[in-house]
Amino acid sequence: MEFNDWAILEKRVIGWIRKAADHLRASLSNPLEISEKSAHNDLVTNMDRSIEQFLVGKIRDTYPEHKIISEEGYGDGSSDTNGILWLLDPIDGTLNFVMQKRFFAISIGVYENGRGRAAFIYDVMGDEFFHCLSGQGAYQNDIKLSPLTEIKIEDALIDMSTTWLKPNRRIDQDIMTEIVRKSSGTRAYGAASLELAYVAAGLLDAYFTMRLSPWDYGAGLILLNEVGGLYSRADGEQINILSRTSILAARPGLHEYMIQHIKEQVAEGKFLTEPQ
Ligand code: 2AM
Ligand code: CA
Ligand code: CA
Ligand code: CA
Repeated sequence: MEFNDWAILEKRVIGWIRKAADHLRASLSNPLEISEKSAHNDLVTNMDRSIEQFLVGKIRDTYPEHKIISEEGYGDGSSDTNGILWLLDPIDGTLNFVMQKRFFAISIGVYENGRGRAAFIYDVMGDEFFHCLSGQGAYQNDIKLSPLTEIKIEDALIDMSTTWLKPNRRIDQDIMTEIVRKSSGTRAYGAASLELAYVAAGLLDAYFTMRLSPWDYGAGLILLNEVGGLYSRADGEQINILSRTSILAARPGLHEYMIQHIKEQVAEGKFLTEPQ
């Protein structure tokens, strides 16, 4: 059966996310149960799990035939893009949630046969909702976002984590030096979904990261696509929405410029490795 109730889905999801966010805000005064995942700065809390369980429950009750890929394991862990697939991150920016109690988001992207159809990114403490249904315009709260225009690198504000400026196995420390030097400035907010939404909203001009998972970027890429933002892996290759990947997202023009720069650096012998 063809799915065609996207407007109803949007209304429902916005309601679920607002309810989850109320719960999250109310929890801030309670003690958190925190555990480490892959590293000391890769955390999960009881709230990541409880928000994911709540949202997965709502999606399953309402759309039992849909599939869900979510960070904390309550989804289906699907391995194909057939049908309708939800990419869900209950708290994007867990380190911010734990340490700053701000700048974290709930992120949901909905794909149909691999095509982005609906995106929801909610900044819980900032009370800012980025959302879209593909083909119907993207919104920051009630304000419709404009198509992204080109700018020069000298005027660009670029978001990139600088943790990989330390020696690491994924990217040569020096690949982005010239870009950083030429740019207007850099930022690193630590919540990928919001960083992608900020590029879509024209608040940042580019976002560069070496390792994200489908739930981190699923919604953000749909939002970007809606406003003419460009995105690819760091080496310029297309992103497979089921994989861990590097991402370079930017305004048109700037995206080509940065990819060209990276390719030249690699041609000169600097290394760049996709995550496994
Ligand atoms: P998370 O908070 O949902 O884990 C900065 O850390 C950004 O990268 C966040 O959006 C974070 O999402 C994401 N991220 C992806 N993989 C990560 C990892 N292994 N450790 C920490 N953050 C990760
Ligand atoms: Ca995490
Ligand atoms: Ca995330
Ligand atoms: Ca998360």
